[in-house]
Amino acid sequence: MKTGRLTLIGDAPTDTRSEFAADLEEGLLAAPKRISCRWFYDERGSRIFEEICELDEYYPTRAEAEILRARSPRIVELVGNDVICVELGSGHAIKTRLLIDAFFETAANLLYLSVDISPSAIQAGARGLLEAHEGLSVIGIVGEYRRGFEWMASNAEEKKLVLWLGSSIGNLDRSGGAAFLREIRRHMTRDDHLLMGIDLRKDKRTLEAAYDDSAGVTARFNLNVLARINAEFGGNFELDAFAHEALYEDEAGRVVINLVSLRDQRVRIADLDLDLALSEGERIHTEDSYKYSATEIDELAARSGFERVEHWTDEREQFALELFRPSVRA
Ligand code: AVI
Repeated sequence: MKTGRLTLIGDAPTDTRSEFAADLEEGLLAAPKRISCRWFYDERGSRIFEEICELDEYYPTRAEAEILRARSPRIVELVGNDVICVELGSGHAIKTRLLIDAFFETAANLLYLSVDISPSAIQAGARGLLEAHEGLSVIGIVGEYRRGFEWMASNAEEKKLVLWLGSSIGNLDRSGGAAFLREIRRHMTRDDHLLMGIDLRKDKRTLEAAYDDSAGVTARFNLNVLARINAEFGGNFELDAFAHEALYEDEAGRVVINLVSLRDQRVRIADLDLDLALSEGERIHTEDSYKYSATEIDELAARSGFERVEHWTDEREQFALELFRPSVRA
């Protein structure tokens, strides 16, 4: 691996530990109890998420890849081949490869900035990309999205294509999603573009199968957050005393994901000096995954200061890829 073209910039893990602790203290003492899905992604959680992306039932990854495969040349034509690609939450950058390959059809050089909380995912993704393209340089930023925004702010004069793939917006509620897009918008100039994947509303059966797969991978992903609390904060959650649950609420357009206590039980989290009582059937809410209609995507863009350049769906119309640019009025 040509490490010369990969620069890895680290984050301070202590920042996130204290945020995790504060979040647990607040969420586990609330009614109903909750743990933010932000904490799913330790090294093990990130690995299980990669497994989810390979599942037959979890269509979003394949649908988004299908669109990227078909449309990347058009995307490069629209944004130009002289941009810096900044990817928020890149993971192993498997789908990004489709776009980067298209850039190299006409460009000799490209800078790709990969922001992710998993250093091993950044390194694994960069390795494949660097081997494929001599002219590629990768900056890996290990940390939360805000680290990527800081980089964007200090490189405002560069023309950028911001990538926010995988329908990550779905894990924010609708106003949180619009607020986050406004935050991205704040760090962009009029010449920049945003390429965003959004999962579309669809039937309950498909959605519940995608979030409660038959091999139990998503259940493992959900339960892993309890294992993480045990390991990092001296908790004594018994993982087999909880069940994974994923229910689609059609009106709200979201899959609601919980951990359900299978019996009356007590849990102690020693490092936080937190004692919890859970009754049988009590839920800990861990994640929502919002789905969007075409109208909701239009509203989202308008609320957050973007206008659509073009958009595409996969053949089965399960998933949308949106190319936005900052609107003149914003
Ligand atoms: C990362 N995010 C967009 C995934 C989703 O589809 O909401 C997380 C996930 N949770 C369970 N399965 C996948």
